[in-house]
Amino acid sequence: MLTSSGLDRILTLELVRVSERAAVAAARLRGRGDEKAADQVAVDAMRSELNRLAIRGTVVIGEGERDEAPMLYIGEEVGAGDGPVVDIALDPLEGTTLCAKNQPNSLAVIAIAEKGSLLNAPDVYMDKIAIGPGYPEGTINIDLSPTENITRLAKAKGVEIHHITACILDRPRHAKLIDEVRATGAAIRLIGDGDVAAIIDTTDPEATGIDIYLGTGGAPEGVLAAAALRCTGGQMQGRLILDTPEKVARAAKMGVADPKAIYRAEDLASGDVLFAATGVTDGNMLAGVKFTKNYIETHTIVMRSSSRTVREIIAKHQDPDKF
Ligand code: VTB
Repeated sequence: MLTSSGLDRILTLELVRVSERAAVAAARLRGRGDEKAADQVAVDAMRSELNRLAIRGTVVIGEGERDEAPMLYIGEEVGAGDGPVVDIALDPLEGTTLCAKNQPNSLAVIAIAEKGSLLNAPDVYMDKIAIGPGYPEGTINIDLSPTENITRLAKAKGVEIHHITACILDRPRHAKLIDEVRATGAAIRLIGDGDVAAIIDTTDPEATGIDIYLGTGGAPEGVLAAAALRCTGGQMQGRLILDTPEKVARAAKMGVADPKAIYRAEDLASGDVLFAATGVTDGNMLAGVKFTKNYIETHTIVMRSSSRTVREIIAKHQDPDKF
């Protein structure tokens, strides 16, 4: 360990290779209309690179339960078997449909955290709300209406409501939410998939044009997005949607005692967290993988919660055979 507390700083840079490799593998299958194949190659690539890292890791947010995911399943032990004991949240291809259709914002994502510091979220929906850094604590509150949250955000930002853009997943379940947000005068960016990227986008509204994320998406993706926000600053709240006794029981088995609990980013991902994402397709923040005649170029964001350093790494891989 190089630091007196928390995770080894070197790991931050090592993590880049893991998301880079998954992104390159998936990018080879961009636009082929085959979600499964793109996901599978990303999983294989991420797993083999992860197993070279000097960690003793356990996947807590992964591809699914052991019986439904042959690799990177929840509970799988990964890493080279020496080094710190850590928990891992990953999504080798976040936005499989975006990749299959060659649309913006698919990513390879991984977060590493001190053992026990990530919410072991079941694969259910989570109601989410997120904004970037620089606003007073409590500017958003998941118990308030979308109208109130948007009004408070506009006030905190010092702009008219029509200068606020909300990002929402384009789903029938969001019809009411979309109507209400439009009625406030705010603009909406509707996305087909990829709410991890959407939440990260709120951290830099000047670059991405997105001020706030609202709506329900996957709970595992919520933990990944929270890990990123812990590193960049910003506020997020999430609540699991446990609308059947079966889901309540499944969540309880994973350690969720209060099915109605509201989790802040700090609760979803506490302790020291490292986060890396590499663009697969071009996105608002990250460029997608580029295949040129002589090299493969990747664009990765990598960050660490304890120092809040955010690095962007553009890598030229001159040895394509490695991928
Ligand atoms: C989100 C998003 C994912 O699923 O969590 C979303 O991050 C929500 O689920 O990229 P539904 O598709 O069931 O609405 C994805 O869009 C796909 O995994």
